[in-house]
Amino acid sequence: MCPIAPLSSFTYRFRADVYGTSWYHAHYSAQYSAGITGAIVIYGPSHVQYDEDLGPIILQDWFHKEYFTIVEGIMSNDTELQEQFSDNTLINGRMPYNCSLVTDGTPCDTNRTYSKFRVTPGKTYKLRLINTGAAGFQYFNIDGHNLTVVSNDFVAIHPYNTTTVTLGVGQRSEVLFTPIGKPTDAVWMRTTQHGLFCARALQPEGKAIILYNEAPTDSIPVTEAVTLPVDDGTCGNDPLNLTVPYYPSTPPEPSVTYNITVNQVINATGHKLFTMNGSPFHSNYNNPILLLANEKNYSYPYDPQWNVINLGTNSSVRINVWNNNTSAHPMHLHGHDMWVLHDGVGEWDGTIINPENPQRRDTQSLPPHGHIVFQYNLDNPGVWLLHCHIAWHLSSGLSVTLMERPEEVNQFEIPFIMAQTCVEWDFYTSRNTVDQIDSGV
Ligand SMILES: [Cu+2]
Repeated sequence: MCPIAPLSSFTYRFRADVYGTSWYHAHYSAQYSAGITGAIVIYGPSHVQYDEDLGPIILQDWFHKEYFTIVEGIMSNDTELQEQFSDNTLINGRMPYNCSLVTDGTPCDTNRTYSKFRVTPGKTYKLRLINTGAAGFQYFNIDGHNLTVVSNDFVAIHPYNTTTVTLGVGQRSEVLFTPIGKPTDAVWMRTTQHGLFCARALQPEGKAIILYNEAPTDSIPVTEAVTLPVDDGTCGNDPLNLTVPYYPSTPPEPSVTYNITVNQVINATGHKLFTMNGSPFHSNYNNPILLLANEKNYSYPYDPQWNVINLGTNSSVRINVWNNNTSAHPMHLHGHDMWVLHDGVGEWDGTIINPENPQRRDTQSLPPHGHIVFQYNLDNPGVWLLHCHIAWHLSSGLSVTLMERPEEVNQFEIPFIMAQTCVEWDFYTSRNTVDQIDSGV
């Protein structure tokens, strides 16, 4: 579809054919980082027992600058502005700001409060963790408590215990936790933007309060933080041999394998761009590739920066992504869960972790100077992005377009309201100039 033009509206209708914890967000430039985002929970059967669902717990970095100003910095050729630091770290939209950090006289209210959760000892709670941030990896934990991870993205897994859950932007994990203290206790829930290559944060720790059933409402915890994992520089997700899907699925021999290299380049004008296989992605708001494919137009000689890889009618595609760059990238695939066959620093050694039943999810951390190898079956014809979910990296071009079974895409009966978004957008852009300074997505 085209962007929803100012002063017009669009109603999304979709069939919920998976269940679990997710989120929605705008995909227009880095707009979602300014707040056009929210949690989605699709209820379904549970493979684990718990007493209560505490609901979504949204973890995010937060920037005080307007998003477009940040994108202007990221897309500038000023090396200082190309590095943008978040100002705060939020849990469900809250975290008191350290007012001593204000240097320009902006009013700062020291009277802000934390998100709070009420629990009863001995009961088991489900927490639906979602990293909806712009850039920072989040390391989530609860002082003095273990967490049991039961799903990653939309995929139920065999439960395993940990003290800290790592979430790159776009990732979700459902975890169980059982309060083990006294009824009057209050403990900190924390999420930390942690790791040299995983975040740039001025206030890296976000906190929320867990009140036990008899704790006064105004209790402030005095509990000690769980020790965070040592920063090994990878911003990696938990080892793939720990994250085993509960409902097994074995990938077939792939019918094709693609190698994709992620690079960061500084072009002739000093602008920093990310490339995938040599080209930074750049979208055309007025010409959505899906609608063009629907019109049997699937070669784009004049728009090489749409970075289209036509996967044709392959049955199962394996993609080996090599990161020739010092940043980690939470890589997100639209339209599929991917089998994550292998990840790590250095090049792929050709082995597969749990080949009978590899981890599946839709977002996986790609380590600095490392790889992820994933595979999926082409069972969902369409046009799907594979992109880094760090908003600033995506602005700088870190995306490709994976076209799946185009001959079927042109048979789709796409609802009229999709093309209507383009009629409205074309009308809007015929009278207004859209300042597209980034990839557009
Ligand atoms: Cu990235």
